[in-house]
Amino acid sequence: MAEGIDLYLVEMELVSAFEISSGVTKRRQAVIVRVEKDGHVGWGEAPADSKPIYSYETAETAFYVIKEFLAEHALQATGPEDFLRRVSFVRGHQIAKAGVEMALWDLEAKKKGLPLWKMLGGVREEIESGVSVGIQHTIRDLLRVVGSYLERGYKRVKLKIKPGWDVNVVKAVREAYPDLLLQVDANAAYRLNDWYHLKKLDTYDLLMLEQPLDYEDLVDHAELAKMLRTPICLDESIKKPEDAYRAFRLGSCSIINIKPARVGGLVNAKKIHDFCDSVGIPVWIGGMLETGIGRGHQVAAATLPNVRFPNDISASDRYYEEDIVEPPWKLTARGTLRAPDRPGIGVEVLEERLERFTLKSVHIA
Ligand code: OSB
Ligand code: MG
Repeated sequence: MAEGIDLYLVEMELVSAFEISSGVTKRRQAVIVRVEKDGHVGWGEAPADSKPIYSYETAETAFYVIKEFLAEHALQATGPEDFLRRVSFVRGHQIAKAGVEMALWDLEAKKKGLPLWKMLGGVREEIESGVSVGIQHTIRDLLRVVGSYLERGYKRVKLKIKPGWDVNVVKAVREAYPDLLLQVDANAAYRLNDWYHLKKLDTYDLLMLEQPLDYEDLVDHAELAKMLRTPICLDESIKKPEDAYRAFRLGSCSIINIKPARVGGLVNAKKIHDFCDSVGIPVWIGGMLETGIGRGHQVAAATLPNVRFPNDISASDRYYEEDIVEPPWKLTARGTLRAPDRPGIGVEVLEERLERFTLKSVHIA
């Protein structure tokens, strides 16, 4: 392969269907970004799904936006920050931007011969790994699934909730596991006038309630936060550093889930992290079913000092039978993932496997 950018729109079968309040995913799409420059190769991932059920972005829109508007700037940019400045004329499309931006970080770290997490300013060699558990058919099924993750060594569980699958479900899991670190994520399934029902969650000692209200809302979350004892964590509503500032000013949440891909990449993830640190808002790193490439970038972000809760960064085999990196991400006996002591994201991309999962690709010189 040659200097330039290669985009791969991939589709990978999940080991089991993943259901959230707004829809189900069984075959996961993403855009993998390969940047080759000055004799080095960097990898990034735009983990947008095939359907716009979490974000308006999809793998197809990310592929298009990168190809038409972002790629040329990646080749000219001196680094990730310069890239973001050059593409600030593109409104939104944070997941697409992140795919390219993270490839530039990996490239930069490899040029310097440094692990990405060290270059970012990380402070820990191991990160706490949690597991996000989708909506199941029955509570019995859910208890079995949760049990199997605990056996594998996960130390924190996040349950997806929606109206009709919430307080009853949390009650059952809490009764089965009185000491479990437990939290819930509604993916914007409720409205402020559901507050009385949501308040019933207060009795179950949850670490947090993630994104209960509309995916762009900050105002009603501030109201809800005053009514509940359970801390509110925002995910979808925080798409750039300015949103974190607004959420702080309004009191919309007391915790933020930072997904590097949702906020346009690691520069913005770090900005949000640093801002939150300065105002006393703890953060953690979330995910969007990333392949081993995006997972590497998540792990690097999770080594930052103000990451104070376990992360949605599971081992590769939680989602994929065969990951596209070597070694795959593996859970330690302590329920953690190790930040690799190798340059860049610290894992090799298996290019043959990547080609096998590729639906379409393009080279931009
Ligand atoms: O809301 O955090 C979310 C997956 C896809 C889209 C949105 C979310 C999620 C998860 C899984 O909860 C996180 C992960 O393990 O990657
Ligand atoms: Mg979420």
